[in-house]
Amino acid sequence: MKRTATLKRTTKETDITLSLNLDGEGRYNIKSGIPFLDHMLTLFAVHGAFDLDLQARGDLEVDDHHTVEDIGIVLGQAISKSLGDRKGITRYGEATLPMDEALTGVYLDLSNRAYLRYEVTYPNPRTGTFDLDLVEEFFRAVSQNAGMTLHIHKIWGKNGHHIAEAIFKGFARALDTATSMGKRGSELPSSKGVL
Ligand SMILES: [Mn+2]
Repeated sequence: MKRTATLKRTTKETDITLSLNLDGEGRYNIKSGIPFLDHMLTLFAVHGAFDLDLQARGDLEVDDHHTVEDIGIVLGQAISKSLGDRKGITRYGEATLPMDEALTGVYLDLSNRAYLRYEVTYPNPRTGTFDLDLVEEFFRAVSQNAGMTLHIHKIWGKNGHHIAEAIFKGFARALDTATSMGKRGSELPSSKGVL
């Protein structure tokens, strides 16, 4: 069974088409309109070995906020949809990830419950023209729409680009583990019998 999803979401602020393959090879075609976000989502695809196709048009004349948040919404929905009934998945994943001086920890549970704890500070509010506050907005949208408990911590870091990069790579690695098919056949990894 293919674990893929293709979604289209159109509002007055953004127009997004996204295809995700959880069992991909790290192939990507990403055009968000925001070069820094393209860079981060490329890292996500490559380091998670996901295939990701994203075409987005947003109201960037306002700022990047709506576009970043709405891409997070659609990516979260695509993760949830491609997981189907979540039977047999490993469920948990984590990654401690260095990027030069930056070190971050990402821990997640595909619990079908949304929760974000984001403990990250940046020495500067921007990298280039990108507002680093939007990284939190992105992951809040992902966690809410994927049904994912998500903890993101900065352990150390001085460079905003490196910190964000370590987070996106760590998220990819953790999600790759959590979505992988575990050793439990088609069982649901829950003592409650429901996720
Ligand atoms: Mn980089």
